[in-house]
Amino acid sequence: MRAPVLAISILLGSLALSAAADSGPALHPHEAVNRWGAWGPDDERGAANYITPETLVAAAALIQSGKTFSLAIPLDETGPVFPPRQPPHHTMTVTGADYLADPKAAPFGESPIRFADDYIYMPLQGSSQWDALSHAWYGDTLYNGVPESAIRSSGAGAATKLGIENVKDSLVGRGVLIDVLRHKGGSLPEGYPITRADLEAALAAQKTEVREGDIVVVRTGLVPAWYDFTPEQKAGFFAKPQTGITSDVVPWVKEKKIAAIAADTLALERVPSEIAPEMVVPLHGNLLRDLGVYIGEIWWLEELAADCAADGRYEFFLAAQPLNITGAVGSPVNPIAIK
Ligand code: UVW
Repeated sequence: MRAPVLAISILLGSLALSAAADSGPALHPHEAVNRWGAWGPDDERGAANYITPETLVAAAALIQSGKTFSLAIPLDETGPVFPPRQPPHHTMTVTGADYLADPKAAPFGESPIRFADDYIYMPLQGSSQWDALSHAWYGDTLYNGVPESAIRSSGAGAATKLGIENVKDSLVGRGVLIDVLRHKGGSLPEGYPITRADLEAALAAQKTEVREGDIVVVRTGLVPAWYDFTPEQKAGFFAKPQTGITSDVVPWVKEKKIAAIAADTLALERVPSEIAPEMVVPLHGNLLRDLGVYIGEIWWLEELAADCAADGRYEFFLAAQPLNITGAVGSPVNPIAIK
């Protein structure tokens, strides 16, 4: 992983310099895009509050054919991971070989039932994932004014506030696929910046509207492309621009009262950012910190997209609840779209 880390450092460093020289658009100021206090001063669920019993009952009516689609990549070492994170490492602790060697030395060796066991060591953002509201901030405060001192290395979980467990029973409901890739003819230029106009045009073409409490999923084709790369292309990937949403999508997300937004990309937003490349992923600040909107990344949308194109229905029930990990700032997820 050293080469990609180095490459992205060089890329971001040089872009930070060019940004400093350029007085282009800036991060949306907190005053312009925030909803702190909307659900009280102690709220830790953010835009998940838009998902209500009423929106869930309505979303259940979208289950019509019973077809299901997993929106997760395989959780193994082959998927893309944003540097300096490492890919998941899966290891076996008890296997058939242990019983072959010496059944009595294996766990419960006297038992006629034999066992295999395994562990996984991974960054919680190292596969198809959610970012918790505790994952990114700017200044010294997180969503709803939570001080950064609440994110600790030990104690009752690392994120003592805004951990992913706050939505262990949420991030399910109406899902909407916005197939930007298909709308743009099946390919996007490298690093294509996806604007609000792009999302609205794709939605209009799909005859789909976004509603309060929706989980919006944007298809770009970036994650599928990774799997077709040569080793050399993978090594150079992080030195190149990555397609993603641009800053004008942030007010749209606020206006539409979207609960969460996910994509088949590594960062959701365009990297490097057009507004503040030195912040690496500045829109994470607006979305997670200011608006309390959950961010999903590294999702797999291919089979779902094919089905949506076939039947013209881009809305579905989406069950994408995170793992109930105490104090985690993110969670792997295997989202299931049901049509
Ligand atoms: C990046 O770090 C780019 O994305 P995230 O932390 O949201 O996975």
